[in-house]
Amino acid sequence: GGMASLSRFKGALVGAVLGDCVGGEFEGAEEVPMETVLLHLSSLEEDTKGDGTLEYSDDTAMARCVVQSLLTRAGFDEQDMARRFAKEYSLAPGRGYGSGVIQVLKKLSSSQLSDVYQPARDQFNGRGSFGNGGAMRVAPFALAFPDLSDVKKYSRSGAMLTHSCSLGYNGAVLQALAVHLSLQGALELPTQFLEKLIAEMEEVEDEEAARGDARALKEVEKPFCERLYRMRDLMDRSKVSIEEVICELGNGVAALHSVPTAIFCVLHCLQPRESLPQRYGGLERTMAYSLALGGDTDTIACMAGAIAGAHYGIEVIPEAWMKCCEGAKEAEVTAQRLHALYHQR
Ligand code: 8NA
Ligand code: MG
Ligand code: MG
Repeated sequence: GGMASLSRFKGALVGAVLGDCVGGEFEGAEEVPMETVLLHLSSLEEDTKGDGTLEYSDDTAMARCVVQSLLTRAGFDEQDMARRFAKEYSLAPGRGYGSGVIQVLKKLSSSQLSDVYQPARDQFNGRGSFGNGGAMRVAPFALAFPDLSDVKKYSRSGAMLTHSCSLGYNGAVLQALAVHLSLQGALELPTQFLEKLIAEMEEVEDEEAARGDARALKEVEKPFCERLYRMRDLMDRSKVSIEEVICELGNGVAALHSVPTAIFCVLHCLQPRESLPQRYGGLERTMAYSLALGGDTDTIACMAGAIAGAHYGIEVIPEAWMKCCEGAKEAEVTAQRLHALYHQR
């Protein structure tokens, strides 16, 4: 489809749900042989897999709240979004939330709360969370705001409802930027796509808060930029092993160790790869590759799925995958409403 077409919107939202549902199988596994990943993916084609048998986790549960809030309020409303997160958690606490964020979600349900950002600030002795929970649910922001500066501003605020450390919310900004650019067709030119991300993140990470957090955590200056530079080097190499990717970019629950990884998965799988079946299209390659990295597989596949889905569009998504994954059909429907909101701005 063309730039910001309905197909790309559906692809982004559905791609995220598929990554979460399909990736849940291996979450936390240290190593996942590609053979095992391919068996899991081909099992989705079996008739025994009923409708929605693969359940979504916190990633999709929170993204649904973001979507509903953006649509209902026709924009970003922090009070409304916080209420939806709290309500969703109280109704379904068993979706696999991070161990720290649960405290924030409980505090957000309190009616006496005057500042919805305060519970997040109290996390981890006042340092705030650097987990990938802000990034895993951020794609809808890129689908609601056509303007790049709005995407940056609101994705950051939306993440800060649970993640007040810049290494958490800036991961969400980076993921939102990747979805935004992919929606515009920017992955047709992967080198320029990465250069644009670097240029934006150089500015984002130049802020004093970001510099301070990086120092306090003994990270390099502008840690997300550093990962993007490493990614550029990895892309220039003719062969890259899974081990090298894990070592250079990570596969953990920190945003810094998973958002750049998800972006790399998409870039790496734009072309056919020896380790992946010939019959696979780009989206299937991206999914399989994300799972094979192990670690936080549901979240890495969810983020990679959103970026890849925005690039390839809904048409390439296998019908069997749609059928197996809880929430996939719903995402296809709500994507239409986000598309309308985006184009009315
Ligand atoms: P979070 O805010 O609880 O952060 C996740 C984890 O990161 C925390 O539990 C801590 O271990 C660690 N952490 C974050 N900030 C700090 C800090 N400042 N100091 C020390 N440790 C810190 O929750 P979240 O929403 O960011 O988490 C999202 C992830 O958790 C997603 O992957 C989601 O799917 C879920 N999850 C992941 C796994 C897994 O094994 N990968 C398992 C269950 C749930
Ligand atoms: Mg999850
Ligand atoms: Mg996860």
